[in-house]
Amino acid sequence: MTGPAAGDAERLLEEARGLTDPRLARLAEAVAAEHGDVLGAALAYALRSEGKRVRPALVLGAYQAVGGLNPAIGGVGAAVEVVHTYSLVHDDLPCMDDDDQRRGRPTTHVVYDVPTATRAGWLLVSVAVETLAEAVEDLGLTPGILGQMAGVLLEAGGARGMVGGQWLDLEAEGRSPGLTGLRAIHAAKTGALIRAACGLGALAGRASAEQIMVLDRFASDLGLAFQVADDVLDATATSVQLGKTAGRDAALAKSTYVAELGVDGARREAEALMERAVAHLDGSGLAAAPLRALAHYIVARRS
Ligand code: GRG
Repeated sequence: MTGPAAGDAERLLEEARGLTDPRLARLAEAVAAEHGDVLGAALAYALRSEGKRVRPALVLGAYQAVGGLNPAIGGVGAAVEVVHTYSLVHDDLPCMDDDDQRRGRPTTHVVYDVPTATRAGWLLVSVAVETLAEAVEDLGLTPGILGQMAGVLLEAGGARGMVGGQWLDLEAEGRSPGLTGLRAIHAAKTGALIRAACGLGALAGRASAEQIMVLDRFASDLGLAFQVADDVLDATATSVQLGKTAGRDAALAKSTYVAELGVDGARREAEALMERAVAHLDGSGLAAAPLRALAHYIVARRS
């Protein structure tokens, strides 16, 4: 990625990592102590993995876009990252996408075992909710706002979000649901948590209904762009670049944008979705330059 936007995106990601990673490290220690033995170790292993932290950066970007200034927003980013971490642990299980590498390391079920990784994944859902509740208290927000935020986070993980999308994704293996079906899978499997990240940042910053709507439109298109870019990377990058097994989509006969449109067509679609996402921010009055830069990064990234 070239141009001034690259620096803005990297600054937002750096700031998000700075606010989120120490919290994730503390959570890893706490869960290891609470659950002990193998389960505690598996939970800590999952939490200690190093991702790009795009979702915490979206939380932070949306929060700052509506004028939020409190570093305790890092706790909201951590809550979203914990949900994302749980989804990766389960996604890699043999009954799902069956992968042995993630974020440059063996997957949780390979290091421990399938029952332990399955339990650890489910337990991370409650860790995420506890983390969110603490962050909301630190931010001085009301229980009413906590209720709204918990609803947004849990809905993104449920039947209309990750679980529903993953289910459709598994069912579509070896078939072609067409672009409309694929869009629905991607929007739920990946897009829902990206929308939740922006929505949580906005709610934490006490955004107006209008601001929430603009950020949700941005996030909806960006969430799809993110998964289309992921499809392209799976087909074009190496396992070392990705930190997981490249070419897995083709091996599993997954339904992807690359399968539907080819690599070049999928690249163009990711760009178009990203451009549509950032266009929602035009004239909104939001302080959204870092979010725009992050959107460009999301389709230009190499891992
Ligand atoms: C019970 C059916 C059922 C499902 C459980 C596992 C699951 C819920 C949902 C899968 C959601 C999932 C893993 C979607 C893929 C999202 C995606 C593109 C992940 C990669 O995100 P990056 O690139 O990864 O941000 P890092 O490692 O950088 O955080």
